[in-house]
Amino acid sequence: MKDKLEDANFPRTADKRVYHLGLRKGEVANRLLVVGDSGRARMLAENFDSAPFQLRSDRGFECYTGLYNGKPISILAIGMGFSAMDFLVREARACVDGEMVIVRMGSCGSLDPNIGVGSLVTPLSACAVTSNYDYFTDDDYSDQEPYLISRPVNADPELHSALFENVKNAHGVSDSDAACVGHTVNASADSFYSSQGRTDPSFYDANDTLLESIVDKVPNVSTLEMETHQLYFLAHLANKRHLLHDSTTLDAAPASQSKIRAAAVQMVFAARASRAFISPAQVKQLQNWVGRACLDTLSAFFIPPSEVQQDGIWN
Ligand code: R1P
Ligand code: URA
Repeated sequence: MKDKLEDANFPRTADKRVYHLGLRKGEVANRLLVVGDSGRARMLAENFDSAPFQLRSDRGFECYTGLYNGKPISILAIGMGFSAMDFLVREARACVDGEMVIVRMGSCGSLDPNIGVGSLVTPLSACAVTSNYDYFTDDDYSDQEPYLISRPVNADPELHSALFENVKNAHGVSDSDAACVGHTVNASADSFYSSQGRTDPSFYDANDTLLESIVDKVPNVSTLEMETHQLYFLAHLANKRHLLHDSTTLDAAPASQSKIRAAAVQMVFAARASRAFISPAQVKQLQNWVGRACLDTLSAFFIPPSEVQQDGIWN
């Protein structure tokens, strides 16, 4: 992004590209499939009806927009972590008019010995697990917990059901005997290591009993990864803004009054109890058919016609 930027509150280039994704209106569809890994995005983009529009930003975000079953969909590779998901949802929102439907497809670790490597989980809700920074830096906080666990926030119920059904049906025709679960809670952590209970002699992480404590405190928790809570949380904030947009308590006119519907499917790469980790061959096979189940869900999901953006590079 070499161009001059305008407006420090929400920076864009003179030709209206958002600062980190490098995209502008017309390049992003209302339906989004979000992944972490750029190879996964490239592979999924092979399912488009014809060659898609592609853009890689200076910050490493990759976007493929094309038609799948005749419907415009954007596949985005964002990298990892809460802040990557924050950039994606906020900046893509600024590039799209109308309702947005966002599915995240990612990998995760399993906390449940019955949900082994190769299993699929479509979490109904997600909580955040973050370092309690003051615990580590200030002795006055040493009687607190070293990690903070938020209350769960929900997926969009209709999108969640549609995604779960599609994954379950596709799973039924695969030859995997791994589990396919749709009713559990995800814990999204601010680190792959400390806040996911991975111990490391190089750091004072105080996380020896963290996994047990997550399982104790979060009923029905089954997976650990790093983005789903931020996605569900931002969809919640957008929908709250949508509901309140007439209220005089809001200080500014909303940039967008449209809803965001979000859901996620997670492929179990790591079984934390047994320490098993998935093989590259299994990953390739799994993400192929799970990816198609996500694209099927997005293309078939109803968006009110008045909300769907008509003009884009897909026309
Ligand atoms: C860590 O290896 C990464 O894998 C998971 C985590 O959320 C984290 O981003 O998701 P992805 O497979 O989508 O990257
Ligand atoms: N992604 C994570 O964040 N954690 C795991 O254990 C596996 C994938």
